[in-house]
Amino acid sequence: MARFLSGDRGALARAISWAENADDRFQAALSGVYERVGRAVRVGVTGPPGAGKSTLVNEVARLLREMERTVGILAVDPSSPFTGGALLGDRIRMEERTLDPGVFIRSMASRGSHGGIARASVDACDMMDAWGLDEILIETVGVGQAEYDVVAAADTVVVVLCPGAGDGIQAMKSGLLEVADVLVVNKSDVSGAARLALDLEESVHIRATTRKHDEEKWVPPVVSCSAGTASGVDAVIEGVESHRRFLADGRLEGARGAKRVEQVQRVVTERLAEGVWDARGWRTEVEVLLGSGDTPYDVASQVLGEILGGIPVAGAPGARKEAGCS
Ligand SMILES: Nc1nc2c(ncn2[C@@H]2O[C@H](COP(=O)(O)OP(=O)(O)OP(=O)(O)O)[C@@H](O)[C@H]2O)c(=O)[nH]1
Ligand SMILES: [Mg+2]
Repeated sequence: MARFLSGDRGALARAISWAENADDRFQAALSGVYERVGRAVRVGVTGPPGAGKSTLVNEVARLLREMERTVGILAVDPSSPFTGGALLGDRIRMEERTLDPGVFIRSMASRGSHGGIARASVDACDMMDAWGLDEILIETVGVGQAEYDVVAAADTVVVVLCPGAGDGIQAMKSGLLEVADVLVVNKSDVSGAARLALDLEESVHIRATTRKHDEEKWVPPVVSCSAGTASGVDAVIEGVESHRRFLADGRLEGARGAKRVEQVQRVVTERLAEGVWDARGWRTEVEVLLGSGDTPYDVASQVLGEILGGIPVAGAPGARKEAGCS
């Protein structure tokens, strides 16, 4: 860890690879630097394909560098089984940034069958945080649950939309608005951008006025910009900073605490699946039980009973009895 702590980029990259591959060495690596975790600001950037997320991340990083903040960029592609062309493209596009020693860029794609990409993303952010980067930008395409889990690990979530391709309506349907702390209408140079911004303002307003009065909740600002022409990007940063000020009022600690609990849950689930389920080779046993006419639920209860050894399992009256036999 000495190299990591002295600012060695290779050491950071290696630690992130351990996280990505669920390598046993990650646990000790994180322990060694954990007291340094918590200083970085984490911003998730999501939105439909082609909305301009990478272009915006690149521009935001450039402005943050002008403000003398160091920047980590994590490009996560949860759905792709390959380290696909898009991420490679992003890398090349961000080349200008990669020459800057104050910027660290990393791509991650989920591989293997267990997913774990949300867990690995948090791990990567923790490592970049401990390494000393001030701001961490996490880009992922907003499509499904896995993607939400990735950006939800951030303190502030920026949803990037652009005119065309179903735009606002699509976003509302897919639940993107629910996760947004800042709504960005990118490509303001393209026609339809002003209309989209108005539509979004309206939905945000309706949402804010229909919810319960006792909740003092954040109302996401709608910010227009054109990342492609580097105009209005400072307003995006201002939107993120206003959310940060809202969080600073004691809310950040609570939100981060809840996310730590979720991370523990992910690690437990992953290790149960890999270490206990896969390693033991339950398949034959399960086949025998199923062959005797038990339902999949009954068999699952028996397996869980054995794994958890005496811990009560939902719907498993016989499970504890089974546990004694293992
Ligand atoms: N006209 C216009 N085009 C833009 C703007 N920002 C980005 N683009 C273009 O939109 C296309 C997609 O941009 P990306 O930044 O790759 O979008 P993305 O959301 O990261 O795309 P994926 O990662 O593939 O989902 C590129 O051709 C950009 O040049 C903008 O402000 N105006
Ligand atoms: Mg991109």
